[in-house]
Amino acid sequence: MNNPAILSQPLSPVQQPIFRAPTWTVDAVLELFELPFADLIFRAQQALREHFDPNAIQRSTLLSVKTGNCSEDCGYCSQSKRYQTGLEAQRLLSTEEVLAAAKAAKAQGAGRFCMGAAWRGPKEKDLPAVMEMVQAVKALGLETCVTLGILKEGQAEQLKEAGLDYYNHNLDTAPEFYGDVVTTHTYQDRLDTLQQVREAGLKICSGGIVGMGETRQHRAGLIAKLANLDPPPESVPINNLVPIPGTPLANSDPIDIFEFARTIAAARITMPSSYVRLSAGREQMSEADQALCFLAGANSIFYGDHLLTTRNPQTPRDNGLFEKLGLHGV
Ligand code: SAM
Ligand code: DTB
Ligand code: SF4
Repeated sequence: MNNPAILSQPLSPVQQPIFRAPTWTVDAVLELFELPFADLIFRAQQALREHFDPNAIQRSTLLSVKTGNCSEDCGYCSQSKRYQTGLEAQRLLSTEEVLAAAKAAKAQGAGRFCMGAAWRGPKEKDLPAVMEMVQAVKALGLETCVTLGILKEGQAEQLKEAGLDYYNHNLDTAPEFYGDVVTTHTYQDRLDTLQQVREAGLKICSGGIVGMGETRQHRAGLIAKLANLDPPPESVPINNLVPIPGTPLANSDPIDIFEFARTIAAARITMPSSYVRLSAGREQMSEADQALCFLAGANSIFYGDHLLTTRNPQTPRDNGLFEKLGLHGV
């Protein structure tokens, strides 16, 4: 016998007066994680179907516009200058190089083009070149996104004026675990940047990484933090750690696929009107694993052969998977 009661309550956010979005406690998110798997997937599908075509997938293509030699010590990252990862650093690309990649992404069907730079944050002298890239990509009719690190006052406004749609800046994990992964900047630095981005009228892309040795409580803590941003991020990338030899997290135990899917489902239920992106780590997943993540409510992917410095599934493979699952791009 199925039990409809368990599917509809009591796992709801604490209701606040109507002028505030609902608050998710870490415990309420943990309760979602602890549901029987089928009940969790059912809840996630309900949330997805209330807000989206469940077979439509948003596709963003990534390009690293400045690679490596980063001052920060993020323990997962191939681009920190503190770790011997064998990565070849590259200076800021020219607008022409970026434009060629954006045109190719558009021809493949991507709707958004995301440009990433391995900076703690952009220097004043860097910004005009990035603004030129944004303007040029926007003129192709693509949505634009950049991820440049911590912003100084006024920089988000400059990017907005250049035609930027989204700023990606991940919270990455729960506040209490962040210091185990990164020591060169703080969780509060990241929250401050998100606030500046929002105040400039940009849309927010913010999510995190799973599989860094965090606990389920930490995963629930990350989701609660994201869901309680007011409003929540329009785009929520959930990355499965890509272990990079030479980094402190190179030998992390891979996360169980059901726990990864649970994290996606928790994001879907707590942020029902956001795009939840099945992000880094797809190259290491089977097609069945990915299908599970779509069932759990993911409705966005990174599309194209490369992420920033690591590989992503080849486009024809993704197109084949879409065909098998009856998915279509938006
Ligand atoms: N430097 C900027 C910053 O830190 O915000 C932008 C680039 S940074 C590479 C963007 C995001 O990529 C990180 O916040 C993290 O979530 C994700 N990322 C980086 N390396 C990863 C890895 N090895 N596996 C999974 N996700 C990763
Ligand atoms: C996000 O959440 N994931 C992307 C994007 N935002 C910038 C980056 C994934 C990087 C994976 C490891 C690499 O290729 O270096
Ligand atoms: Fe630098 Fe960003 Fe990598 Fe951290 S995640 S080391 S800030 S490029």
